[in-house]
Amino acid sequence: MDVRAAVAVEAGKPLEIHRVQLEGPRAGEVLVEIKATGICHTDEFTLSGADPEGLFPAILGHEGAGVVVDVGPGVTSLQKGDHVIPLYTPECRQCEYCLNPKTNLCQAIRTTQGQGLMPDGSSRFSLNGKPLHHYMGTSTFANFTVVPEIALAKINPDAPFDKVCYIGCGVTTGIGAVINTAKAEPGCRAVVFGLGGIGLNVIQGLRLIGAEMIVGVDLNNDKKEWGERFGMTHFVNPSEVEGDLVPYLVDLTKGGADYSFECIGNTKVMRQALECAHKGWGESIIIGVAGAGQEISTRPFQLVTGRSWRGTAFGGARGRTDVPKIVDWYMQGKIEIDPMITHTLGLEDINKGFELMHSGESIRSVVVY
Ligand code: NAD
Ligand code: AHE
Ligand code: ZN
Repeated sequence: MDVRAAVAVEAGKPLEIHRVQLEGPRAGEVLVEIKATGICHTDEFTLSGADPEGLFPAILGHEGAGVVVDVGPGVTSLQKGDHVIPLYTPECRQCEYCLNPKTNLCQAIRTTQGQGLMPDGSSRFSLNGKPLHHYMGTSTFANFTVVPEIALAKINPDAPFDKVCYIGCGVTTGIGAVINTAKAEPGCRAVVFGLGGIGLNVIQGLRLIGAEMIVGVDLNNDKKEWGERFGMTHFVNPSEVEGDLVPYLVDLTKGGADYSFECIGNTKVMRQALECAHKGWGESIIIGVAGAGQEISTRPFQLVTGRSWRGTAFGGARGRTDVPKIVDWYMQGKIEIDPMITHTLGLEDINKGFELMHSGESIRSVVVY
């Protein structure tokens, strides 16, 4: 079938809107009509050329929601008409990783996913007879996509696509980092670096668990109001701090953060996030994704004296199990999404969504098909 897609033709170039060809689902695969997709900083990271796994030409997008249109042979858990969120972290419930409660990183299809291919090693997308790469197993910048059954969460059919698509990455990553990865306790003190689409959801997660102090750090002063809207108690703009940021934050948190979260992808900030964690027990969680060739560093003494450096992908969530629950939390009013979706665009304006991200004007832009 012909579908409408935004194609990443080359690193650093705007996406191009094309009619591309999509083959139907093969065994274990599902054809999904994507109704809406968010634009995450990770899409920008890959489009920029900084992603060592970045492949071109490709159909990016990993924060979608839609409806099952067709299923391939052997698909048992989904049927036509089901509402779904595609998962860039699948949940096969069988691999060594799924069977280990310490991780959410199902590895059943990770190799082919990283190669921009479906699990059988081929692509379903093509343009003028030439294959296009899939992206993160989801490729939601197309109004139809093919996704493995194990990478789809079935959700409440009453949930609005243009809001819950954000649960496909940003919401789950931020809230999950607090609940699943940090397992932060009520009364804790936390510092969140970067108050964008991810950081604000970390803040909302910290509010949810009853953190006592939530410090937000961002270079953009407009983010103060945004952070406060979701539970931030203190705002720090590093460019306005006299002297070093780390001792300032240690002082503000009365000895250091119980938990700190890096939600930018800046390796220098990752170091600051670790070093503002409390001596003896502070944990720093890396969420931001850093470009090819970049490395983190600190004095080992920081770890010797009891700080831990950790990381999280998709907020430690097991998508088929946890995503439907997070959709329900939204439907019950337990978490907020609507105010964070600052811009809704048509596919033809998708590049505007990337510009709004660069200028710091948007929290989340959502493309509605
Ligand atoms: P975003 O662009 O919406 O937000 C980034 C924020 O960081 C902005 O508010 C910006 O002003 C601020 N910022 C930039 N440089 C700063 C600095 N030096 N000090 C303080 N603040 C600074 O991005 P996002 O969509 O929230 O994504 C954030 C990061 O998380 C990206 O690296 C993205 O790739 C990554 N990410 C990771 C996961 C995961 O599973 N680990 C999931 C989603 C996104
Ligand atoms: N391909 C990059 C790493 C990108 C990355 O870490 N992605 C996160 C999700 S970001 C969502 O916005 C992730 O899930 N990582 C685990 C995994 O298996 O990819 C690189 O550096 O190579
Ligand atoms: Zn993302």
